[in-house]
Amino acid sequence: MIDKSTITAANEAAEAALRADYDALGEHLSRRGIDIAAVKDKVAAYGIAIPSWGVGTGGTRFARFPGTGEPATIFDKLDDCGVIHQLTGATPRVSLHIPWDDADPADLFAKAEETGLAFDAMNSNTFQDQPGQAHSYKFGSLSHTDAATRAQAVEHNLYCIELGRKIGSKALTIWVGDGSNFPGQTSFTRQFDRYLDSARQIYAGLPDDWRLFTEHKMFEPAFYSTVVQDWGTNYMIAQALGERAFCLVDLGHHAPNVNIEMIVARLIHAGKLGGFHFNDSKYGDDDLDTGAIDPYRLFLVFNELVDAEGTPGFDPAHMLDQSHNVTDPIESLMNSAMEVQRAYAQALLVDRGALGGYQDDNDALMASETLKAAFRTDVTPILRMARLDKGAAIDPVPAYRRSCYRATVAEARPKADGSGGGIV
Ligand SMILES: [Mn+2]
Repeated sequence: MIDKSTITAANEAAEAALRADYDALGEHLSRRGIDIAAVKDKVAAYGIAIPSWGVGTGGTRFARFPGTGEPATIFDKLDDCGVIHQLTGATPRVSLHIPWDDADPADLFAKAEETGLAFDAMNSNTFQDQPGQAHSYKFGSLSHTDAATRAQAVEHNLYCIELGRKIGSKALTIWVGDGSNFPGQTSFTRQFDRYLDSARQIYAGLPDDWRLFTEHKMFEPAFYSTVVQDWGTNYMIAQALGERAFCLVDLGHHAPNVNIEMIVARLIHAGKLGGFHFNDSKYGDDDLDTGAIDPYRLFLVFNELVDAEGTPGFDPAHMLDQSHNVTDPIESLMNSAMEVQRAYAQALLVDRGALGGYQDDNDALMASETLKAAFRTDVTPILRMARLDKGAAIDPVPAYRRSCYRATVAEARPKADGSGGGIV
């Protein structure tokens, strides 16, 4: 963790300017009928999960260029996640990927306590083979043509649940690479039947107070078809499995220009929105930092979420899921968590009464301007004040750089191997 005095010194230097900015914004918002303290409290209470795999450099199918001081074990990863939460106060939970993060549950629990973190959804991995594994996932896992391979993949998911129970997790996210690379390679119908049959067996092993998440992805690692290719199939799965099965929306898993905020609204309407994997995308990737490309889209997603706040049973899980190739992952994850908070704060500023009126009057221009007025408001002082209040850093990235955390851990951690592709 970072020495508290580093954060305190940086905050003391920035506090007076922040208070002036916050008061000015408070006056401005008050003229719009908005209580800045109420917005700040909601932002302060907001938390997003960090994926354990996000703190390492990702890489592409071309190559991976590891940074210095990369985490080598899950315990290193939890240290890095602890630093992210210490500086931002916005990331209280970590999502584990098994078997990458497999360890003694007592040790995981102890490390989480030490770093001030809790565990979010468990993520299974049946998209790559592990040493000593009896059956290969080269041609699929839960939907494989071979029953023994499917059984092995189901068993792995049940193991993830078992480990998750011991460390306080309450959800399982199923990860598959199943699909096809050639037209005719697989029967869409029979493959989906096999997937559903396997998923039902996993669902049967789900504890009563757990949720099961499935995620749609139109391509990759399979490039012609994937077994859960879009939100329609994802919704069919959640419907088929039962009331504790929900759909995850990964912002990057859509074709360019798809209206993701509308998909979110539809899933909310159906009571099947399980949560999010936040990232950003320019073409068809799911790897760029959240808010880096299209912050307005992120805001529009949060506009739907704020609109649905208070709906009974509405409790989507929020997690970042992105791959860092050219930045320090800790800096990217801090920035991304803050971008998500920013979109949430902006969505809280939407004048919903006025918006509803413009919608009823078919005043398209003013309805759009009502959203834009919220989006254009610079909420930075609100986010900074929320961090100062909880002892986090007013400006996390400069404080992190001043701490020399990366250089310090690099002395203790083994140098990472840069060969081969990475997590894509
Ligand atoms: Mn994802």
